[in-house]
Amino acid sequence: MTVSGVTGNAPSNLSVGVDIVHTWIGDLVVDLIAPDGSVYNLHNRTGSSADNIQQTYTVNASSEVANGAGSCASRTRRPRTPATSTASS
Ligand SMILES: [Ca+2]
Repeated sequence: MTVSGVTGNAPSNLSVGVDIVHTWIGDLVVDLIAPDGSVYNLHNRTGSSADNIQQTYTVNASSEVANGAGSCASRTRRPRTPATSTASS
């Protein structure tokens, strides 16, 4: 995701929507990555056998500049069943 035209820092209550289809969310680690590479963990292998992460997280991003390209990364302990994800802010 890329944000431009905004001065100052990102909000302290940045909303991050996560929509991941996966059949065992206990496998998953989901991080929000700031333009400078800072990592904000959203989900860390909780939920065990539950399906899918469809949730909005609130992140205190006030130490990050608002402009720039961030990203959302998810990974799994079992690469043979890769997760698909989309993220928006
Ligand atoms: Ca940072």
